[in-house]
Amino acid sequence: MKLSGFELRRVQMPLVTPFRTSFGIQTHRDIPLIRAVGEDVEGWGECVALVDPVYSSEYADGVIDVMTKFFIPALAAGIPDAVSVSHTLSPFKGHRMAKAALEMAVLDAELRLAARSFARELGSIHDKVPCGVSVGIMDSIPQLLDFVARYIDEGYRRIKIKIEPGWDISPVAAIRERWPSIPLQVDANTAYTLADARHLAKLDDFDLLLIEQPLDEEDVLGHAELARQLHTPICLDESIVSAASAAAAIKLGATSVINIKPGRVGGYLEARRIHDVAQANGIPVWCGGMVESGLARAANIALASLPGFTLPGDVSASSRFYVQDITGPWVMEDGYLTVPTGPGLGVEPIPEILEDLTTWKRWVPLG
Ligand code: OSB
Ligand code: MG
Repeated sequence: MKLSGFELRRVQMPLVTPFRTSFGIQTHRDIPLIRAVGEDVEGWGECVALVDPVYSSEYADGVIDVMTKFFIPALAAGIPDAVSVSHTLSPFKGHRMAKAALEMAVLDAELRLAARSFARELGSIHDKVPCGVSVGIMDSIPQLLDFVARYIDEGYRRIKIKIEPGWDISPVAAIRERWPSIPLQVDANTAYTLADARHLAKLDDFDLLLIEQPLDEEDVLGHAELARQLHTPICLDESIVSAASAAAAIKLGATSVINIKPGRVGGYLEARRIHDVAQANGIPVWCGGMVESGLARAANIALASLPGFTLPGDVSASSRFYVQDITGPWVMEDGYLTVPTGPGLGVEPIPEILEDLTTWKRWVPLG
């Protein structure tokens, strides 16, 4: 594929409500976007790194730096297709979110040229996907129940709440009391240690779908030990960074469900490999979220329509997070989002909204 360069930019998107997790409170998203530019085509990539390195080691300024200093110069040798991106960048360690965003931009360009959708490319089998919603840590239980009630009214088919020590058993008990059968799961974002096993076992009373990433990202063996002490299934998020690490975690018994986030694992192509590894091992997967804009949301919806995605993902309507989405809103119907079928992502930014939200922009030529 002939590309002349990449336009890097940052967009600042205010959130409709602050999103609190065990690693902090977000009031807006500051998202690095990449536009791959060719003679007769362009493609969009979105980087899921946060501003601070608190979910993973990557962070937005670092993403721009590593792309500009190392990744784009390396790609200047030629980009035959999207598959070649991760191969060309493989000498560089880590920085999977940055690599994923570049691959996404090139893949979007390639698919637009071929008039093929992300869904078709990845192996989609559904034309719509059920929506789950991730609910942040709240100031009080009544406030939590208000938010959950609103999301259930809107049609969300699965609730996930963020937990941390001091905000775990009682919020779960309160939701279960009011909604005895709503599909419910919790996400700890590494906030516990193995010493909390007996405390976490109290969650076994509430028929949860899973508990997500209770322990440190490097503590895969700890998760395997914890799995032996809980009935609630353990689902890894942060710990799974590749198909190889997924295979290892499955073999160790550290995870019986996997949250797949394309950014965390280096891109949509590796995400599909994890899906395949999980499926071969009988492990259900679901599509995680990083409070994406409508661009990566489109690609996540496509990914979530693969056969192994048998649980609702953190795939929500734009309105869950944003008043104004850069692509125009993804709107939920009866608890589902429709899988985009247009070329590439099937959506693109609305120019005026994009310019409005852009805080920084830079053209990086290839060669
Ligand atoms: O662990 O799933 C997570 C957001 C930022 C960082 C980590 C996580 C999340 C979410 C967002 O839970 C869910 C969504 O995008 O819908
Ligand atoms: Mg998570």
